[in-house]
Amino acid sequence: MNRLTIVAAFGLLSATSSSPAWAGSGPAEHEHEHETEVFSAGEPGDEAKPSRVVQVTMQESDGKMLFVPNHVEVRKGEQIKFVIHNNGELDHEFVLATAQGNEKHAEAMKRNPEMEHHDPNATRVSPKKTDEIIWNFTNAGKFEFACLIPGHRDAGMFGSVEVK
Ligand SMILES: [Cu+2]
Repeated sequence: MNRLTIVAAFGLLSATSSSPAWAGSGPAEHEHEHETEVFSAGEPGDEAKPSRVVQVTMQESDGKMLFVPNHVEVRKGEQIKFVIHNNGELDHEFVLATAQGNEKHAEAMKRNPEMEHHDPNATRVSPKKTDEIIWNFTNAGKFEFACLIPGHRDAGMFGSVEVK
């Protein structure tokens, strides 16, 4: 290819592409797509707006690990403040997503156990500590909160959120 053909090919490419990379929207758009995938259960809440408080306890007992309660019902559009108490002896996480998303994510964490979560939809809580997640359930459907520390979800550490 001589220089002229390269320029012509490039020109054709840019004419057919709706979001040229040099406009700066490429990477940002990609990040945004990633976010909407991660935040399948709705969107981060706003502390300035009213929330319904749901207390969740994390604990271990008889070789099991669990959340109490392990089922929460929410109205679509409702903002929930999860107040998450770790009453166990180990670190635990609360990661809010779809069950499928959490399952995939848990598998990724088995390969990378050092991964920790402190995101709008996720937190890691040390033993005897409490943390909060404020979440706006803008999507109807079934979602899951789970602990993605390797082995914990398999040991029973997940709960469901039903948004109607
Ligand atoms: Cu855990």
